[in-house]
Amino acid sequence: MSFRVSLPEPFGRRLVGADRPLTGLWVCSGSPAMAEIMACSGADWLLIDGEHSPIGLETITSLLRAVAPYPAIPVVRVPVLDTALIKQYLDLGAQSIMVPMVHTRQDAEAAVAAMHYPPRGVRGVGSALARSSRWNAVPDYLGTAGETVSCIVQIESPQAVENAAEIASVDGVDAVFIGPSDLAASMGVIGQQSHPDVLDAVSRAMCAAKDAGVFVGVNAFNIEQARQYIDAGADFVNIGADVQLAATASRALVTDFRKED
Ligand code: 3PY
Ligand code: MG
Repeated sequence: MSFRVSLPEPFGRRLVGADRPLTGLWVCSGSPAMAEIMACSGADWLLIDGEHSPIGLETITSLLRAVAPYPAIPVVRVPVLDTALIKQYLDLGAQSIMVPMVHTRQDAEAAVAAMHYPPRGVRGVGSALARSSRWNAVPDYLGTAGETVSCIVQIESPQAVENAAEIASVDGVDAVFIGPSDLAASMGVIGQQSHPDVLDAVSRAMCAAKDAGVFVGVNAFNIEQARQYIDAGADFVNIGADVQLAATASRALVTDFRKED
């Protein structure tokens, strides 16, 4: 019998099996070493960010390989809801895809369709040539691919908050991730992620998604805020980024050192 490969579980399955909220860190640098350091932190999941970073297609493969030996699950965020891009990310071996700026049920349906082969979706077929199927070492990849992927959609506009129940109810949406930064910006209070109106919108989106039976995550670089989101029922949070950790720690070190001169 020829050699066979089993794929790791996608993020949605990890959420189903979780007995506590999952803690995440962003990988924005594009550095495989930093990605591996984040994976060695004990974080449950990592957001490899293709939206706000220089991370392109070639880099995604390197980052996925760097974190593959560790338990932290990589979620890869596309820069935009785009069927062709999602196909490419999937073929690179990204199994859990986060889609930003999902404002309507139709957007969520398009995201899910991009994740699946026909007849369920519209994903193009090229896996024999791709890491997704480990170049056909995964038995019956085409028949089982749908079980190996997770779709996480972002709610980050007032329109999306209004439509949160519909978005979360789309079959194939495994989780929603609320983005307070873009939510604040689109609500006219840019930079004020903890503005009461933003917190209220986050709370409404969380309730709507939970009522629809879908897992909910929130981004919060503020630890206290992250704890509050967990107390309010968030199933997963994101609490920091490789670049932000390196920037704050290096600045603090230099400042402290000079004070002691
Ligand atoms: C936002 O806060 O807008 C985000 O997208 C966080 O991931
Ligand atoms: Mg955002």
